[in-house]
Amino acid sequence: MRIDVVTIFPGVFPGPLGVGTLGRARERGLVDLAVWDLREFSSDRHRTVDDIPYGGGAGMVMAPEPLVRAVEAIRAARTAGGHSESPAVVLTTPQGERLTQARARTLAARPHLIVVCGRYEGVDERVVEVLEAEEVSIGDYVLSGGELAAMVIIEAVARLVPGVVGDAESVARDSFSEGLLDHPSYTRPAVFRGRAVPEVLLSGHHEAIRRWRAREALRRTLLRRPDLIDEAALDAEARAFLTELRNRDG
Ligand code: 9D3
Repeated sequence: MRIDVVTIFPGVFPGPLGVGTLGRARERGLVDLAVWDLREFSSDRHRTVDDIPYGGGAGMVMAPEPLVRAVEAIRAARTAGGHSESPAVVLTTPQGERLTQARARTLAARPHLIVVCGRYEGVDERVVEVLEAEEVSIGDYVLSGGELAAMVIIEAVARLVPGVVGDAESVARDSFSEGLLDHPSYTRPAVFRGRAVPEVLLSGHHEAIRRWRAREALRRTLLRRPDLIDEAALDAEARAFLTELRNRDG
């Protein structure tokens, strides 16, 4: 997969995208990440990429010309490089639909992504129209700009490219845990600062361990993320646990 990033802060990339799973994927050529400095596409000698908002108000707006020129230059470069399918253009903005695993999967199915990092108060609305950009937010909190959001999107998407995540990392999940929080995990020592590992995990009873984990995953999900319960595909055992947990008041 090819990923091009457009930003006024090219120096922050690859950052965390250069280490670990994704760092290796890039070394292996599975993910090709290129970073473009938006200011290179400005047409004035101050390399300006923003302007004051029509209608007045605080803050600056990202001007349309440099952004559209940058994306068009990337498209031209990629077409020349043999990419035939049109790239998906993602614009990071607080106004976007929230990133979900489902959206990450959809984006991962595309061979080429262009991620445009929003900055200032926002982007001239015509950029979205002209580039047919998908607007994506990473959640309901305020960041200073779209660069960290772009990294989050790229990491979530690139992990889904075939071969990026190895067998050791792709823990085979039983259907039970699909869409729920993980169960608690423990490693040695068996007692740490007076706190013992739950006995069942030391018992060697695989079926009892499986049931305990399933139950604990449900318990925490119910407590912390009840919204996930409604979406999760629960089997009969899970639904029975859930009834039990609810009747016990946690
Ligand atoms: C909606 C907030 N805006 C109200 C006037 C101000 C504003 C806050 C933060 C405008 C731009 C930004 C910069 N944030 C991003 O560019 C951004 C972002 C975020 O802040 N949170 C979650 N996801 C994203 S994606 C891009």
